[in-house]
Amino acid sequence: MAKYSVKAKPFSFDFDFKHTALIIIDMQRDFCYKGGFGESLGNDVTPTFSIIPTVEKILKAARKKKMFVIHTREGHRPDLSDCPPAKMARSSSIGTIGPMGRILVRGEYGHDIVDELQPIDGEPVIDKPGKDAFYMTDLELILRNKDIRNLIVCGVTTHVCVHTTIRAANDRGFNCLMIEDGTAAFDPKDQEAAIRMINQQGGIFGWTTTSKEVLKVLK
Ligand code: TIU
Repeated sequence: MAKYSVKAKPFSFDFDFKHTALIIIDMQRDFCYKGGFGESLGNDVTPTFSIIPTVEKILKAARKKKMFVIHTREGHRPDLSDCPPAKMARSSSIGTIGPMGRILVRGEYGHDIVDELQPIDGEPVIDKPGKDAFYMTDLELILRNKDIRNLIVCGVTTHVCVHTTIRAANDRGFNCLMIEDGTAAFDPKDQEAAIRMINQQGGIFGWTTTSKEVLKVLK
């Protein structure tokens, strides 16, 4: 089987397309646009909005290679019965009405994925109540059924849902390659630290690289 190699930190990431998926974490309007959940927490959404074209390039290249693509969205049922009171206590905008509908609520305009990255047929969308895409979802079942062993990871935010999901994937035995400029945190300090926390200690949680290096291999 063809083996591909991406220049990465702490060392090259080797994979084949059959056992590798692109996972795009929470590229929702709620995190990328003004008036959504991200901004309600006191953040400037410029960094999350800015990566949309980069993630789009990766997505298009992955589709061309027929790589398995999976999308996630953080959010809750309209009655908020799946939102832990402890989460609500520290994210009290959840369920309130904003310019894109009720914040972080499934079915609302703000909860959905940005236009440029909308899923197509054959690309599952994982709706998750938490930061970890494995928690209370069928993500692991889907990945095992497809015999996926490696995950190329994009999305937002790097230090929250991307990190939590990579840590959870790592414990389940998946090799994770995070695309540094295909992910974003609201604060560059968090972005820098989050990248270092993945690839330090010999790749304690996985690998990191740039979109340029991934696109070289996907083209
Ligand atoms: N607050 C923040 O940085 N992120 C989240 O709450 N969720 C995700 O990262 N998707």
